[in-house]
Amino acid sequence: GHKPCVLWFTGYSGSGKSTVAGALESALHQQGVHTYLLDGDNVRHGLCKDLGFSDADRVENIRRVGELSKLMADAGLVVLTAFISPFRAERDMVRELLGGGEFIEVFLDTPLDVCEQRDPKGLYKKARAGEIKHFTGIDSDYQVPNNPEVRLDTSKNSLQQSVEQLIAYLKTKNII
Ligand code: GGZ
Repeated sequence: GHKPCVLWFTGYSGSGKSTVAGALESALHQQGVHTYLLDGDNVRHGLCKDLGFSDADRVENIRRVGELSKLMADAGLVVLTAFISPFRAERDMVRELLGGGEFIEVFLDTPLDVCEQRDPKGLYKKARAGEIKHFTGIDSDYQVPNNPEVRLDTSKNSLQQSVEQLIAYLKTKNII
């Protein structure tokens, strides 16, 4: 069995949130854990399709994802979320909403210059050229978590190491 929780991945675009969350989800499936991964692909095209990337819209995006992950955790799932979630206040709001132990903040502490070098979708390049406004790390703020439950640096550790670190954390907390 397992306990429901929300693994809240936060970090820059290109920091590895979706990749690590996806690999962790596969590892959890192999152990029979029921999960759901929320990310831009399944949220920003539907529930949040009215929202862009202004500060106010990001705040609302995170508020909705927070409420949704609470419902999914209530349904018994291990929820993984992969959003930049740049502001401390909204991450802390979700932490309060979920209550003690259920909210696990996973900070992808990959340096910005590494994320920019990866640039898998060419978005940093466009942001530098002024073609995309309010891009996180370029002309929009990212507030580093003060006390994340888990910190990962994908420029120093392999994908497998990151997944093992998370699995070990979940085991120590008796979640899986
Ligand atoms: C940041 C942007 C922007 C701007 C489009 N700033 O690497 P990606 O492409 O796949 O992930 C980024 C994603 C960020 O959406 P989130 O919902 O995670 O953001 S937030 O939590 O701040 O609400 C990036 C793409 O959308 N993207 N424009 N201006 N990322």
